[in-house]
Amino acid sequence: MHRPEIVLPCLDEAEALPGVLAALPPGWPVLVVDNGSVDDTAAVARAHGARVVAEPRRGYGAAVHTGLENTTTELVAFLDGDGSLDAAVLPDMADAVGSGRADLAVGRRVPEAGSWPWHARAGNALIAAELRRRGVAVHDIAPIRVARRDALLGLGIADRAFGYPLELLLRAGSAGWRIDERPVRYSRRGGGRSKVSGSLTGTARAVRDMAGLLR
Ligand SMILES: Nc1nc2c(ncn2[C@@H]2O[C@H](COP(=O)(O)OP(=O)(O)OP(=O)(O)O)[C@@H](O)[C@H]2O)c(=O)[nH]1
Ligand SMILES: [Mg+2]
Repeated sequence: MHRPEIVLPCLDEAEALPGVLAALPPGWPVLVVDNGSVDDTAAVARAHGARVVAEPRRGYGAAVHTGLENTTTELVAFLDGDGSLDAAVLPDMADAVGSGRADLAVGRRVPEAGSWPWHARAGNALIAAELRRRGVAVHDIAPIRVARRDALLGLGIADRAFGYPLELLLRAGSAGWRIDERPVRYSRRGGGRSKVSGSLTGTARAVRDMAGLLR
């Protein structure tokens, strides 16, 4: 059985975290990266058995990368700390990488009604089409993923904001990684406030970071 450490990047996710942690595969180690939260994210994470590291520099990429650096397992998994992604896919994803069938296992969001605003979905579709044009066979920007820790560190991803998942896929594609993409249920966040796709400014920031990488 392949048991990756699960990294959860968290900015003010105290409300969603209990449900997120309860839904993770039992017995897998969990690392919550507290990305400068002003709520009880760190205390709630600890109370529910997660290890916590702090990354005060804001940004999805900063949180995820600090999490990666602090993991201790051979395989690592990443998903949002807001309860939107169904963690039930993780064992099969870990198996795909652990068995050597793939270098990177990623999820492709299958949204429930009202979970994915049209502007975020449209932007995502454009970016995924551009990735496929460049030979990276994906239909989403890897919102949930599993890979080998050393291999991920070796990619040398530089973005520390919202371009991080896209840069990861571009670099994995250039390195010839075999990517296994499978559907993952996507629902409304489990509580707390939306920061990126739920707002037009958040979406604009994400598009700016990603467009910079595709130039
Ligand atoms: N927005 C944002 N999220 C961060 C940051 N650092 C860590 N995160 C976490 O990254 C994950 C994705 O952010 P979300 O706010 O869920 O972004 P989203 O999925 O586009 O939007 P909603 O689910 O609609 O809120 C969550 O677990 C956040 O807590 C940061 O600096 N900004
Ligand atoms: Mg979310």
